[in-house]
Amino acid sequence: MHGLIVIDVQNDFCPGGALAVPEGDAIVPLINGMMNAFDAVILTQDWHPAGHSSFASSHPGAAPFELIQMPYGPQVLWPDHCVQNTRGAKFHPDLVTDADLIIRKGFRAGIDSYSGFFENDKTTPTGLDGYLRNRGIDRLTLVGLATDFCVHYSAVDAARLGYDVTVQMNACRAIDLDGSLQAAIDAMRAAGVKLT
Ligand code: VGL
Ligand code: ZN
Repeated sequence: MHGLIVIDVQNDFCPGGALAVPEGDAIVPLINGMMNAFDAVILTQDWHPAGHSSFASSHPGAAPFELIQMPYGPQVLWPDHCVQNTRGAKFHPDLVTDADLIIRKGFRAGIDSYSGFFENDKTTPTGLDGYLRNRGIDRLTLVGLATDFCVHYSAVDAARLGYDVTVQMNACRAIDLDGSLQAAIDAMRAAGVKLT
């Protein structure tokens, strides 16, 4: 069984949003057109409380895109984005959202979650793995935003969990901070993720 995982196609990651990914909205028609070819479609939604610890505004003196050390490891600080129940956290208005499952992540104030599978401590599960296994889904295609953060971490975790994982790169867009896109490509390849 083959699942499509659509990562974080939300207003704040699209042009005009708080953490806009260049051309983030350009992938929406392509993703909508892919959905019918899969046994299941799962959407992830970045869903932070106001004052989340991944926001630079929560750390006096810090600026967005700085790296800090958190108890669970290094963490990039972001502009406030995808705050629960705001317009920025909603899916892009053209995205087809009648998916089998919508999984929210990043809702704990003290820990970020790039991956759809584990939070950034690499141990707290989101429950997505259990859902997919329970449904007999063993192959995954990942698309969405951003290639070098949430798509990257989700793909690597999925490969480590034993799924057959493909990232369809033309249906993804990257933030690309200091070479993060190339690093993500290298890490995904090393984990056995197929990039098409
Ligand atoms: C993401 C940074 C912070 C993403 C989410 O969806 O790639 N990036 N939160
Ligand atoms: Zn986030």
